[in-house]
Amino acid sequence: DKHAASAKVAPCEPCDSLSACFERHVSNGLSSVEGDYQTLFSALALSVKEQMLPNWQQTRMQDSQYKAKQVAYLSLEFLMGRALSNALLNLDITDESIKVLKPYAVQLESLEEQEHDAGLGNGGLGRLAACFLDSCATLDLSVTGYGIRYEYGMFAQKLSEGHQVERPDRWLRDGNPWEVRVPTHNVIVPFFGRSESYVDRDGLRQFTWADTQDVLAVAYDMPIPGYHNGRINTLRLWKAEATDDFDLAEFNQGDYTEAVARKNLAEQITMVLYPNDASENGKELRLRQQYFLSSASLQDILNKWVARHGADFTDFAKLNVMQLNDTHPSVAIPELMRLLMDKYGLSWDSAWQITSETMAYTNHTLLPEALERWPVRLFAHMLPRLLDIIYEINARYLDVVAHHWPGDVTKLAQMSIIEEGPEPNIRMAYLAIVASFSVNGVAGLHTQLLTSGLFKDFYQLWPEKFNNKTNGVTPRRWLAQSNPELARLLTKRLGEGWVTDLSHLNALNAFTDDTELLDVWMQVKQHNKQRLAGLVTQECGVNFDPTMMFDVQVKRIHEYKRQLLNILHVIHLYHQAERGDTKALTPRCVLLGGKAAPGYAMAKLIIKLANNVAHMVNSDPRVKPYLRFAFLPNYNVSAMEVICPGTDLSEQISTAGKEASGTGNMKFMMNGALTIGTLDGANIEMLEEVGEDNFFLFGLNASEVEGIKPHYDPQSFIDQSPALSEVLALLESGHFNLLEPGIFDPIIASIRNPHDPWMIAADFESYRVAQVKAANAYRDQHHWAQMSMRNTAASGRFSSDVTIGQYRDEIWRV
Ligand code: DL6
Repeated sequence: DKHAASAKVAPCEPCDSLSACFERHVSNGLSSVEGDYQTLFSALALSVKEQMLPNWQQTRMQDSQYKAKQVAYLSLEFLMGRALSNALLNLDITDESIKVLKPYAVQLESLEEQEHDAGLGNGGLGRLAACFLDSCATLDLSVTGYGIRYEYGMFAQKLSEGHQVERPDRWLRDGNPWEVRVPTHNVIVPFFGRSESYVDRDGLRQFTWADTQDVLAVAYDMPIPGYHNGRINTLRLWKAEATDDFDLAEFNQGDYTEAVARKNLAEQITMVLYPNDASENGKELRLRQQYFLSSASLQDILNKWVARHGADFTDFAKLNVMQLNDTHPSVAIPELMRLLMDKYGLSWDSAWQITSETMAYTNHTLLPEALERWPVRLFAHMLPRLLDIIYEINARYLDVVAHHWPGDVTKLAQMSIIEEGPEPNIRMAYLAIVASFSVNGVAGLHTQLLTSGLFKDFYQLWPEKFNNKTNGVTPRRWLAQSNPELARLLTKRLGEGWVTDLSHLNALNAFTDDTELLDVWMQVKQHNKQRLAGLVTQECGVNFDPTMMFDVQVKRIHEYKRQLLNILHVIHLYHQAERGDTKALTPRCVLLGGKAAPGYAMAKLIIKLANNVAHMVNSDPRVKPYLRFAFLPNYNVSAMEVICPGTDLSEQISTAGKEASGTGNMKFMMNGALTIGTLDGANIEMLEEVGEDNFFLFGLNASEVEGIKPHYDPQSFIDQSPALSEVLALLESGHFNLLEPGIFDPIIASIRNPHDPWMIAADFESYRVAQVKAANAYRDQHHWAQMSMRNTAASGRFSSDVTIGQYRDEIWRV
């Protein structure tokens, strides 16, 4: 098995040059390498990893001395994408690699394309974790990412007759050359069994967790190189395996088949990523994943501490911090309490002090359906000892609440970690707030809505805990690597400092009247559009013309993100072109892409609608000169690397108050796209930076959305918009589904529904007007180039280096 072979690479074999390593790995590979790009890719990746080994070891040694605080970033998702080009960039060995490949007559890009995306995440939350790791290493911070090594990452999306079909993503099938299996760090994670108490020799009540079913957590490390600074941080991913003891006991009872079946059960834990991005998963296996990650990571952190300091935890909180990426790993809170008390014998008070000074929680959503709650019953069965601890945390915390709001029993029920009812639940967000010293939202508006809405009571109780950290994206991957031509141009004009200090891009503002530069700027965009057009032809069979405006919306498919609004606008343009009303039309190519959660019927129907509309648009010769429309299947990190440099107009059109931040919006802006968007998430801050003249703003704001809600009347908006009336009439006529009558009825009904939370009808007209402005603006290419440049210039604030700098100074205090 190739994978096992790759994992067993001897560390730090003496090998002085990339070229020598490469030769060795090539000769270790298949007998004939000619044309075997996969073997050549593995050989190069293994060689690059070997180049990192000495510094990787050095970084670990240095960090293990605990001279600075250590940060653990706990996340169920790390959406890493490919690693090769990023590693070459950060290690500054791209040119050397090209040289090494010369004798093999193979292009570096061809090998880069061999790499499977590490799709260990759903979308924004997972990709943010990946950007953060890059920034932490680049800022020379001792940060370890802890996650799960899913065998199957985010599903591959195929289309069949316009419907989404999910296919398993076996990303490890050709091995993962980057990982190193480190069995020396194995730990055991207990499940099920019973919580028992007893009185010890000193008369103190103690607890044990008895008759557990244990699972082995095996560490696989991936290197995270900083940019040109020699630091190599670690992403430690856990794989679940059956323990030997466990097998032995079963074997001794002579029950061979049962033992093997149990082994599979253990290994199921890390088998597959749950593909829901905005609704809770609620499945028992998901809780098992969460606890498995949390327990393994904490044991690892505590083992490291004990190896250095012995079982003296006095300074632990001064030298450790754990950032919880949403509530998914929040079971780490009772687990840290358990380990400190049951394993290391600390008192409740000491354990609580350490836990509550170590944990920090980031919230990523306001959508109620995404807020995690676990049935008490499930905890009692799977994690009985942790349930004891959660009850005790809750009892002590409710005393604080009672003290703050004397006599207010409603408040107690509202704020309790345990939600009472026929099926009592544990509210994980409340647990996370109670036990964390920091709670942050991910954009200004989001944090404001958290403190004034969802977490209002907690904000009143502990205002000092709450803070905002607006998201960011790494300029290494999202500019230097994915847009090399623009990167070269920027370096030529501004020097190379922008790569690690993106505020340097501000200096572009001095050149917005430099015609020569503006021309080159647009040439670069043109080349990137050609590259994107190539991708669209290859994946969708639709011909995108790079002289037309490229209008793009790529992200998970969700009603709140309003891909439907975009499709309705496409129908409107189609209708204009089809009836010859083309005078005011600016030719444009519209691209839509994204995955729907497999159980989310409405999102899947929106994909189907997009594909049916695309079919009509692209097959009508009258429409072709003005409009092309494609749905790109299997949108992922690698696709975005081609998409964002080639985009003119970026669609960030969520219902105000629903998108916590967005990060795709920032990638497009950095690459010189203009945004058409609502006052939502980080759009607001982007608008602040670039100014209204360089942004196509539309729609209700968050408080208007809330204000209209009680008496929302979609029909009145439809009546006021002839364009929307026509679009709906066309949809209702069955024009896009002649052979599939009625299939889009649920979509039509949702637009007409007075309880439509996404307010499609309310925002359509103002969206259309903003689209007209964008289309007219695009006709003046000189002015468009200026606006594009201003967007790149203003994007400096959205580097994840800035965000991580704030986490470092204001939360982690490293
Ligand atoms: O913070 C990263 C990212 C934001 O940019 C998006 O706006 C937000 O929707 C996303 N949240 C999730 C929800 N997951 N949970 N819970 O992915 O986070």
